[in-house]
Amino acid sequence: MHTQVGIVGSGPSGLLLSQMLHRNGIESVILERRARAYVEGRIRAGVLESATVDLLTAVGAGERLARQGLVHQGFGIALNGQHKRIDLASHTGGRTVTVYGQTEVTRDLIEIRIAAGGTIIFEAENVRPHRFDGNKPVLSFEVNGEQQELTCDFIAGCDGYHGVCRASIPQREIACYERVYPFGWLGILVDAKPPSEELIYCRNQRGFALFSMRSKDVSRSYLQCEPDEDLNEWPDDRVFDELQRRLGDSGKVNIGPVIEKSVTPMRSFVAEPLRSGKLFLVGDAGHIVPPTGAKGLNLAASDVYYLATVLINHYRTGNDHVLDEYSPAALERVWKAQRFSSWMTALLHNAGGDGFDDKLRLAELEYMLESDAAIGSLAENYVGLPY
Ligand code: FAS
Ligand code: PHB
Repeated sequence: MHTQVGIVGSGPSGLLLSQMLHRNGIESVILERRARAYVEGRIRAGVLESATVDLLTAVGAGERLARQGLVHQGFGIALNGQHKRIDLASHTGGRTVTVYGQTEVTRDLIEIRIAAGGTIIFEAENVRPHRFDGNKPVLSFEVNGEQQELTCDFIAGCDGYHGVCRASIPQREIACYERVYPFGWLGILVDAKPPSEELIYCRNQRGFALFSMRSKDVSRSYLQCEPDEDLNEWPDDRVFDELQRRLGDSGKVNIGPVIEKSVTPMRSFVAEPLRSGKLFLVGDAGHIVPPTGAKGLNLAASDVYYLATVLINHYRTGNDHVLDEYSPAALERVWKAQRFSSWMTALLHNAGGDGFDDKLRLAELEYMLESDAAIGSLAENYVGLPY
């Protein structure tokens, strides 16, 4: 098989890249190791920056998003039970975020890729990138035990943090920056109304909690926990009780059937550069942010925008130098999102460090909630910095 861009991974990065390239006459093939149902069933991100909504709409994946997405003009911060609303629109010239689950984004993109005749090979096993330091990169893989090869002009590693593409780049070529946090998030998806129409981020002596949603009737909430928290010690009623304790008087947690419950460890990670020869790293394959700032999925979208832009330019002009622009452009926005996500995580979680640090964070949060200028800075980062 041959294509112009071989894509590893059919998460948001791989699917959005394939669709944006297709809209500009560039062929691609996606190799995904999991089954379609598994990919479409993963519960992950929930908040889209306005630029991500614009990009999905521009590539033809915005129809259901426009109908079912919940546009939010602001969110709440509860500090030990006191509630402050952060008005996003008034601090950013009317910009907003949209609540629309990553599972829905993935379903929409798979549907339109297949409808457009796109090739997504699910359950592709042992995918390996080869010869990306030369002019004829190859992806080897197996389907039903049969060895296959995909020759291409470029490879896009959209295979997430644990993928094979970053791991295939010689260590001497790549620098990795990482911070692992001493806590994780216990996430729960419940068939019950969220306590508020907008998101509420809670800082509480007992620990952080976040109240989000997937629709007006399905809530998505998180509790700060140990990074290796044992879910068996968290029966549903204990989760609901702890959520209510951390929410305090800022609302009432509604109880209902639990659809999904999981623990996510928390890290910040960046690989530099996001490229090795004809292999490019996109999204979680190149960087991970703590989910506090709701940036992971949105950084995948901005990486796709930058990479598709240089590939489209390359194929139109034959200019190879434009390809050098991808990594610096993507990394500049990645590091600004890392800064924001790391700051918001430190501000809202009990890191269990020495008392002095926690006191500083508390003072910073109290200052921020009283300062319109500080809230303005929070708002413009939360809706997303321009591409
Ligand atoms: P993904 O990991 O989504 O996709 C990679 C794809 O590559 C997967 O389908 C995988 O099966 C495939 N793959 C991996 N290895 C392969 C191989 N060797 N061969 C072939 N295919 C391979 N972000 C937010 O913005 N807000 C949130 O609230 C949020 N919550 C999260 C909660 C959890 C539990 C997790 C894990 C992440 C969360 N994120 C959140 C971040 C998350 O949404 C990612 O940023 C987003 O999925 C990035 O998309 P991709 O880069 O496509 O990577
Ligand atoms: C979610 O809805 O899953 C969500 C929202 C905001 C975050 C993290 C997760 O910061």
